[in-house]
Amino acid sequence: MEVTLVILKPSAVQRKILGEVISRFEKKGIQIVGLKMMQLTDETLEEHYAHLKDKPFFGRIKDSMQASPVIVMALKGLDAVNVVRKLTGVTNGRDAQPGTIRGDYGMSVQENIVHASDSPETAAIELKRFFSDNEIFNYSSFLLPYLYANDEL
Ligand code: FUP
Repeated sequence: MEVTLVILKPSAVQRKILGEVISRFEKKGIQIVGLKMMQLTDETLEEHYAHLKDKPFFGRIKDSMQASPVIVMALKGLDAVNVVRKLTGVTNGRDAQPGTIRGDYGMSVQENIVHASDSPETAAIELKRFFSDNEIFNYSSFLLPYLYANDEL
């Protein structure tokens, strides 16, 4: 099983769609193994978006991500990174497929509701960035036999 990181951005918090977005992951069969609200610091964002630090719009990314607290979640499942990215949709909400979170809830590149880790390697780094070990839980999911076949696990 993989664990991946999702951030519900200020656009999700302010628009009061946290429950709906979280519900999509739950209904898919993803297990929530960590969840908390936090205010992101400059330092965390400079690390998290290091690949965009030299872009002219980096200041706007920081302002947007600090506009309110965010919710960070650790989500677990078979191929969770890929499954969650598919549920999320492409970065630009205007291009994202209907049926995806960004496709259904967003009109923007920046105000695009969620961040999701883009590879298992990135997920491992990002989970450590936002959670300490004791904030990620290992608990039985009684639905497992109905979510997966024996030979998938
Ligand atoms: P994603 O992995 O889909 O979150 O996309 P990126 O890591 O490429 O982008 C992170 C954030 O930077 C996006 F949420 C929005 C912002 N961004 C822009 O505003 N313009 C760009 O051209 C690329 C990213």
